[in-house]
Amino acid sequence: MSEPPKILALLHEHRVIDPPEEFQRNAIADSEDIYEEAEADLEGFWASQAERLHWSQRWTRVLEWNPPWVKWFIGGRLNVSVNCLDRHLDSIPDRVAYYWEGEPGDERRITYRELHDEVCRFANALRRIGVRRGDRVAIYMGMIPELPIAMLACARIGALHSVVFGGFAAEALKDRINDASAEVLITADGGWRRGDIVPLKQSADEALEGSPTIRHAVVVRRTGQDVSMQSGRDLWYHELIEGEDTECPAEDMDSEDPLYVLYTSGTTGKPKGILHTTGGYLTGVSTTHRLIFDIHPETDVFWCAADIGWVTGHSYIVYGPLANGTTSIMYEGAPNFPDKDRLWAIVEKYGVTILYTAPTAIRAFMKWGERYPKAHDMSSLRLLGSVGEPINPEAWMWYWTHIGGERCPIVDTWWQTETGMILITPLPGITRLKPGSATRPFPGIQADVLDESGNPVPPGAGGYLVLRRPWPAQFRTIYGAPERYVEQYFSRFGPEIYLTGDGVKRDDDGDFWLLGRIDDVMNVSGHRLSTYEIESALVDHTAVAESAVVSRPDPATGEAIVAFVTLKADVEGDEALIGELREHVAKMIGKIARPHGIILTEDLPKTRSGKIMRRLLRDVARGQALGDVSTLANAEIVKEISTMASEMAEEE
Ligand code: 7RM
Repeated sequence: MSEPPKILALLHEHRVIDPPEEFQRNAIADSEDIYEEAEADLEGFWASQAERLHWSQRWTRVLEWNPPWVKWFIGGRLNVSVNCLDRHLDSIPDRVAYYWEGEPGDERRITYRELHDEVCRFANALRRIGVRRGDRVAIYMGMIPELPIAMLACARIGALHSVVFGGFAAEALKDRINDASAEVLITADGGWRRGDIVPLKQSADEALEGSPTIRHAVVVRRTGQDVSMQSGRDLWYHELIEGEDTECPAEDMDSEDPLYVLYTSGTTGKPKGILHTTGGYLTGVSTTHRLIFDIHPETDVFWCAADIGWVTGHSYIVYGPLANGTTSIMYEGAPNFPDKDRLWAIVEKYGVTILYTAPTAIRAFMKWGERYPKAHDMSSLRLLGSVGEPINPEAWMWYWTHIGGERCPIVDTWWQTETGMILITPLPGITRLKPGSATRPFPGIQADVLDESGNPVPPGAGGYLVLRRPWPAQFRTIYGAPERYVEQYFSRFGPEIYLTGDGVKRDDDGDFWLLGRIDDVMNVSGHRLSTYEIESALVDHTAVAESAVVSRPDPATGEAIVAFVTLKADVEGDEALIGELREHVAKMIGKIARPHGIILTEDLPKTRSGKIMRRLLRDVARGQALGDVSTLANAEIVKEISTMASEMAEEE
């Protein structure tokens, strides 16, 4: 078989933005030396970061690497909840850990002292109902303070938590509980989302019918609606913690003891339990949080607007920020409730200084229009972040202009559930920014671009993104499936090379441009094209808010490009505009990439964490029966799009 051609990287984006001088002056990471130091002595670099944490016993070796297996801070002992809470009690007991805001507008303000006390009470209660070190505890909740409290309580007593996103259905919850053989489930009566109640307890009850390992369900009262409580099994959180002590001895954990499992849906359906451990994980997330978000904990108000049900929330709402003594925002509900300016109202109200969100959200804000952010004073913001998908240059520029007021650096942070921590990213006081590029590997990270046979690809061309050596927060295995860990991540290019599954190109300066998942790459007339670059060319057009590109078989070209396009709020679509969009792509990246068909649609199918689901659109474009839709956030749109696609096929 002949070698498939390399991925063509066609989008050329040339804007560069230097770090604002004022930002540079006060930045924690303020010189290139940090890259050189980490390069010269990787173990020394990470050891000096680990020293910022509290260890009950120091490690004897920093790194042990038996590819593909890895251990960090061997022999070291620590407790994550002690590092996130107790360690701050002498110095900053009254600093706010979370400003929490419920969707209906209720508020809670929780200091480090209060968080510590609440975590201890719940940890004592969990011990009392028989949860022991090494046990698995499932958590299925909305964004309420009891969610991080439950996670930290587990960490305190050495139990592994498995947080299941509150937007998942009963079936998904059941599968995850069973895969981990969890013994306790922590949930809530319900949660608020866009003015409605999400019936969490009802879904939990359904899941528990098929989850024999669960002994107890602990239920937080959030919405106050009626729920059924099964006597003996179900316990109210507020009753359980009543009378519990606000001190709770923490388990002394080994650096390599597991901290949590977090499920991520693989391309093949069955969710994978990504296992993270203790010392390396906390070192990795606290270091990246501090340096990438330039955290000045005395003055910053940090807002990672993700859900804690995803890894972004684990690492950058809970563990990283708390380890660094940061004040964070936690918001329960939807960004467009009661109106489309909710986020900006929160930024203004709490004086948020750092905002970290996802391209899907930024494109929604773009679509809604700039009058929503304009209505608020957002001058407190000094740094912005992006995560979850490649950020199209146009969306980057919109974020920079309309949210950041052209003064806030944007850190486009590439990472995965598996990597635990951010790996490719600017350092905001140092790095020259390029809209659409995640720029460069974090100090000590060795990322590379390989072709099909494992040879490094020259600048300008696309290839497989791989990582060539270990980093402390990396996952250690797939829970209960070590052979899958080896097979999926460390077999293609050998056990020393971690395969990320993403496509990427490196430019002449060595900066990285992510091209989306390798599975999404198309083959048109023998050229391998990234769907993402064509999408970005479409989003570059002033009428377009968002787009998803897929291919379908074509007798002439092998595959033909089909683009699904969402227009901005005030734009009417017609045939003339469609023609214009096709030409716009041809002009920006070449005729080879000109979409064969363009379908205008109200919305695009997304995963529940906001990533565009091209797999489904591919089925639609090919007129095939739809695959698994269980992880879809907005199922109704696929039906609508299918109808339009089949009408288009008839016209042809
Ligand atoms: C943190 C998170 C991981 C996948 C990853 C990429 C994509 C994430 C970026 C990005 C381009 C980014 N974990 N991805 N961040 N692509 N630029 N800054 O999202 O496990 O849910 O997803 O997300 O494809 O492999 S995740």
